[in-house]
Amino acid sequence: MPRHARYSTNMRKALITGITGQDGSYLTEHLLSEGYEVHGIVRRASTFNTDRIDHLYVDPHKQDARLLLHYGDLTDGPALRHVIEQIQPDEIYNLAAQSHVAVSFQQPEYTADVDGVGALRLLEAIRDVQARTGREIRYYQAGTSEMFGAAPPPQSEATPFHPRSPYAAAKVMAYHLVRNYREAYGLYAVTGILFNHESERRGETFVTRKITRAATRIKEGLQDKLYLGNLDAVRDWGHAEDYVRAMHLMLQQDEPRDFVVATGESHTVREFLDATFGLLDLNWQDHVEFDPRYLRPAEVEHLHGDATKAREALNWAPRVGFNELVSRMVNHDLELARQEKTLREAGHTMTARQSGDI
Ligand code: NAP
Ligand code: G4F
Repeated sequence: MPRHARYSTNMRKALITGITGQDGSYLTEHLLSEGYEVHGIVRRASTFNTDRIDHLYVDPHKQDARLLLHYGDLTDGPALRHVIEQIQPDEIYNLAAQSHVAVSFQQPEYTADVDGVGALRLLEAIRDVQARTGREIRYYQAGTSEMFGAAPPPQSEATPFHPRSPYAAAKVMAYHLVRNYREAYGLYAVTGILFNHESERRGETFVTRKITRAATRIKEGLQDKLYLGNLDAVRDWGHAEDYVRAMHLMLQQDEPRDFVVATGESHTVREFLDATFGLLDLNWQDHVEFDPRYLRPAEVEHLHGDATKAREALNWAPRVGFNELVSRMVNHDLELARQEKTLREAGHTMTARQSGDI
């Protein structure tokens, strides 16, 4: 029997860090649909930060609640350890991160602490709890195509890393720690090297959502201009729903291995503008202006993934292509813009924040 063969249990337990983020919400839906009990780590904030998972939440006093939340933070090792001890999950998905590349230049030390050392805190806790209980805890690390940075496309598992931001450097650190804990201690720990994935739930300061939010608000007469930086950057954009299926598959293999997850189709930011404004019968050249504030000290020019290994070993393939991704985001944001317009016309003073100020 392979070293990491799974034993069958009734209800598997997963712990997700970053459950309130884009991927956390889709992964929670996926794992609940697979019959898991899902635990999530949430940061304490002065306002509610669980919008993306509110539709999944069931009063924990009810017998059938399978989504349970715990306070914690990737910078707080003892709290993470306590939650892992308490839950004793079968699988941990570490999705928590300061995930914005441009912000990582403004907060490099914090980004390194959360995105790099945060992974180490989890690995150390897993090592201890697993040694004491004798029960395997499988670990998924949210790696990123940003780790390839300046390496020429197409990028695969064999491509050397050349990080171009504090964010990417911190993720490379986490990648090497995962590999080291796998080799040194035999942990079932893997990194998914995921290329950009977007959705209707994407944070509004990432370029795709910034564009779909602005274009739909322009269509409804709620704003006129959209300020952007480098339009020549090339990205391999997929839909987050597809990518969380790959995360789960990576933890179901007989042996722990790292995988690139990508669509294999790339577009420039300019092409994303064409597709979005085109769906709305608008001309983006009439509305988009350049703002150097959105340029980065070092840019990643061209990401284009080769996910052959994931297609062959995980039998994974994306279901949502570029055009469907854009139209889903546009339709969703058009509805939001229409709601906002209706509220405005009814005299409500509440105005949506101009999206995308980073
Ligand atoms: P996201 O929407 O920005 O979500 C990040 C999550 O991390 C949020 O739940 C956030 O909590 C949480 N978080 C941030 N700092 C934390 C801290 N100090 N302690 C605990 N939780 C913290 O990111 P995403 O797009 O879902 O991405 C998920 C993961 O995949 C990230 O690690 C990201 O770096 C990586 N990744 C993303 C992509 C992509 O294209 N989306 C591609 C490759 C890799 P709040 O809600 O409270 O802010
Ligand atoms: O949407 P972005 O901010 O995503 P970026 O930097 O590629 O990072 C995302 O994908 C990574 C995977 O490769 C993740 F690891 C990471 O967590 C995050 O999810 O920017 C995409 C491109 C960049 O080249 C940027 O310079 O769009 C360019 N861009 C042009 N104007 C802009 C803007 N990006 C943002 N955020 N805002 C702009 O105004």
